[in-house]
Amino acid sequence: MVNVIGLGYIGLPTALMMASHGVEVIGTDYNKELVATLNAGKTTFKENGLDELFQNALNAGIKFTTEYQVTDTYIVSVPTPYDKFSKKVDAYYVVEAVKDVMRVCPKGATVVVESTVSPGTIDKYVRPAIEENGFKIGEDINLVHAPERIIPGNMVYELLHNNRTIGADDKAIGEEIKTLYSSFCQGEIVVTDIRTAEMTKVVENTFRAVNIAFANELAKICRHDNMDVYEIIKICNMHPRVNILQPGPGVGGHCISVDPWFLVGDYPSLAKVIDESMKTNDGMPDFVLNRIYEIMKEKGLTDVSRVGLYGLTYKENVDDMRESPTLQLLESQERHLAPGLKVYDPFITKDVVKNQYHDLDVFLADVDMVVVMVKHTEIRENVDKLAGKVVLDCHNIIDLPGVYHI
Ligand code: SAJ
Repeated sequence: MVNVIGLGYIGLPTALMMASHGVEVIGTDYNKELVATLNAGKTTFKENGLDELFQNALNAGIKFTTEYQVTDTYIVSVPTPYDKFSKKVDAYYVVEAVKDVMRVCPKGATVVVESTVSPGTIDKYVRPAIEENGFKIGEDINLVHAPERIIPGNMVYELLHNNRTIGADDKAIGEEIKTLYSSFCQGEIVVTDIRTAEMTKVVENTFRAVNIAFANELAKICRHDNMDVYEIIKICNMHPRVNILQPGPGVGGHCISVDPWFLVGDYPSLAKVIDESMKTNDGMPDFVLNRIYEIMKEKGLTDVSRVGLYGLTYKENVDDMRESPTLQLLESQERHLAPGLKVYDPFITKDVVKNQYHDLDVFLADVDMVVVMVKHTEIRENVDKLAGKVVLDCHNIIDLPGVYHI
């Protein structure tokens, strides 16, 4: 039996996927409300294919509880926040979860850490948490790091098809855990050591962050001399060895906007390109804000409260607002003492910011200028409703005459 600890964005789909593929799974989370919701037959966030997977897992007998189980395999998938000032990972939740596992687990159990951690975290924090309980790693407890790689918006598909990395002290244990993940994973599973597994996860997200920063920097250069960055990227990408990503209003989410900072925090004198890239991405919401003021001036618009931001989530078709560029822009606007922008997102049904709308038509009726911050499918399907508005399209998806870009 597998006890999945932490039923959030990664733990829940992973638990459901295993249960749907014949593994006996119990999911544990300290959040009573979350566990009650799952036990009432409801999922806790929106994700393509999640509801169907949830149903399959329920039919297969998955259980949810706040209690840690006595079993031979634990998968720890709890958040790893980072400290904005030190740029270091905060391993508190992982360490606490592992300590809780130690209180109940039998000798010989395997603890798999799925949470993303900065390279070295397992040695520095997780091993001591196990050893201080009197367990000897490798003899009493087996330790594995199996970082997740699934992308919000396509998690279910990617859980099934992505290649995976398993880092283990002991190769035989690594192979055992590989067999467990092979119950559902159709991708290739590489077994390596723990330190390498930690590093690969952070490097993957850093690669994407640096490449997005390159696209964002190109957007700024092109804006400076009034060139079409999208046309330039399109043509460059026709070269067989060039593949530039897309500029945007900023980089959000809890992964790409966070993980690369671990490398900057740990190697400040070495991670120069990464540091600059992160600063470039973090500066994009301010760049968009300046663009808004610039366009308002050009169009003779003076009332900021007639400007609307479309999208609050960190990217399209998810309901996750962590590190969202729109929230960063709003914060920045408040700092500039010009509050008043209107906001709407079809995925955010609760009121989370000032001047928030819950209906696209009502929102559009109240604004003269629309800033497309997130490329939700909804706005792609309602482009005609933007006709007659001043539009700043931060993703190059709105095909209307006179649309502005970043
Ligand atoms: N973005 C751009 N331009 C692009 C692509 C993305 O500005 O060309 C922005 C998005 O709008 C968003 C942010 O970047 O704000 C991040 O979005 P994303 O879709 O690139 O990635 P995440 O954060 O949703 O998921 C990433 C994935 N990592 C990689 O692709 C290397 C995923 O596979 C990881 O599992 C996930 O991080 C994670 O949990 O670490």
